[in-house]
Amino acid sequence: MSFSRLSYFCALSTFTASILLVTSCDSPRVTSPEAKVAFERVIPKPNATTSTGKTFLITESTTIVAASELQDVAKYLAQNLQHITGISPTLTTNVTKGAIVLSLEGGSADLGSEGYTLQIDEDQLKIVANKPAGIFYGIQTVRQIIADKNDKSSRDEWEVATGTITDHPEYPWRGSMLDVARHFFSVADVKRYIDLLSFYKINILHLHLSDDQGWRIEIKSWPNLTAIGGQSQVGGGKGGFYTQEQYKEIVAYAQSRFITIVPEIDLPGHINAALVSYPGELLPGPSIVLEATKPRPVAGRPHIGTEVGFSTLSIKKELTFKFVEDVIREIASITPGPYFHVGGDEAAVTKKADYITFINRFKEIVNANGKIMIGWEEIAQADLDSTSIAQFWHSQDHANTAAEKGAKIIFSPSTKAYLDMQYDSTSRIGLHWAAYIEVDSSYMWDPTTLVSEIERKQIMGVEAPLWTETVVTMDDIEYLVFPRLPGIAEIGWTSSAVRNWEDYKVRLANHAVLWRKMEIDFYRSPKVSWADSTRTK
Ligand code: TNX
Repeated sequence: MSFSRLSYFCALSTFTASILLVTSCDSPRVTSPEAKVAFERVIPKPNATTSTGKTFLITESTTIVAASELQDVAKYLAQNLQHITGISPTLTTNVTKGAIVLSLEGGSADLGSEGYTLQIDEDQLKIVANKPAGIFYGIQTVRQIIADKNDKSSRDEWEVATGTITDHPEYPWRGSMLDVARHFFSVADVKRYIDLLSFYKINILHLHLSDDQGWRIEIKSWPNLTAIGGQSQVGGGKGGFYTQEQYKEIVAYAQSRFITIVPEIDLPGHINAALVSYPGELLPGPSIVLEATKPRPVAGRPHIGTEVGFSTLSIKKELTFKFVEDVIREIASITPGPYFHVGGDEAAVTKKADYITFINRFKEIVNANGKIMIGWEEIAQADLDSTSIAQFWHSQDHANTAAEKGAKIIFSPSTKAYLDMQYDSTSRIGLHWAAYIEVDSSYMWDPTTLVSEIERKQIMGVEAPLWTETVVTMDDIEYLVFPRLPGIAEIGWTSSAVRNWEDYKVRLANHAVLWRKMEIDFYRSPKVSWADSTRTK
């Protein structure tokens, strides 16, 4: 029934004084308890939320109105509404009563390029932003605040509480890393991961594309990297790799979700998969001294254990830098984002002087290919400047040194943000070398106070890495990522002044019902009173 016909019908019922009919279509109506809970469960918490206590209804006659440059996000919204409600709104250009309006007109400058306002009254739901990214984040908020259909009702309408939300992120870098080297994950899995990240307004996906156990991206000028180095994984499974076409498909999918892909090739250590693929060209000579207990590179056979710190590129080999240049050039040319991650962690068998030479050369090569270099915190030992980014994971000394040299810092503290850490000693998968990290602990920290000497202006933001030594399936991914990732996303998006665990854990509890709908296999932490008592599984 269209809106005008509905009003006409209500007026007529009033006229006939049918009390029952009047109450059943008396619009506007007050916010239901379900719609209120949904309106208040937004994660990351918006900067400002005002409730006005009425209801906007999504019905069969709801339309989406969007300018031509917003057609892709409008279609994305329509698909999501279809998925959540079963109602499929049509896209139009005429604003009528009851419409959802997406607009790039009239947003305030404070919203920046990722902020948005969401204004909902009984007659309209409107998202305003300066850029499509802001509209996309407003849509994520809408996905979270649509009240879950009341099972007792047979109405084909979905409630949204009325009010206003004004919102923009604290940090430009809100990331997650997926290690596809220790265990390989398919393009479909990576796309699902991208969708899960975007629900929490995360805008960076760092792909750890190579390590001792596997090389996961086609390099046309060095085909054995994938023909040999891509054919195995931890435990000896079949591994895999992305062709350049598949990588481009991932990049494009991420772009459609306003996520930048950051490729990482882990140099100069964690390089066994390349060494065994090209032993003649790359394998260092006997000058590399390995502890007796460490594994040794074996030509033709990637490593299937989980030990680290036994492989290195050789500064003396004639082809080492040709290899690095070819790899960085090929990947940079199919990566639209501005970053290239060179790894740089745990290079235990690279001499310190060689390590510094390596990182300085990598920076030149990355820059020559038009990209900004990122490396794990150990790159602080090299000649960094304000054009480099160091990723803090473990050592405050390295993080401070990098900051003193002018580098920007991404915060991935292993004791808080590592998604591969077990929740507690009973967790079915995960490691615990850094800490056991329950959902409250992963939420209760802030980048501005963790490493006291680093100034706010040098902090890019936060990133939650998922290393996959023990992670084999998408269910494993979901079990470790949920419920911790939404909290890291909130640390990146929401000002610390308005964040606290007591408030957060109630919102988080109310996401369980959303995760069930999204078929997310999450860990039911005892720290949260999950609000999905009607769950079926
Ligand atoms: C340390 S963090 C690593 C990874 C492991 C991870 C396991 C970092 C830069 N290096 O190689 O996968 O621990 O938690």
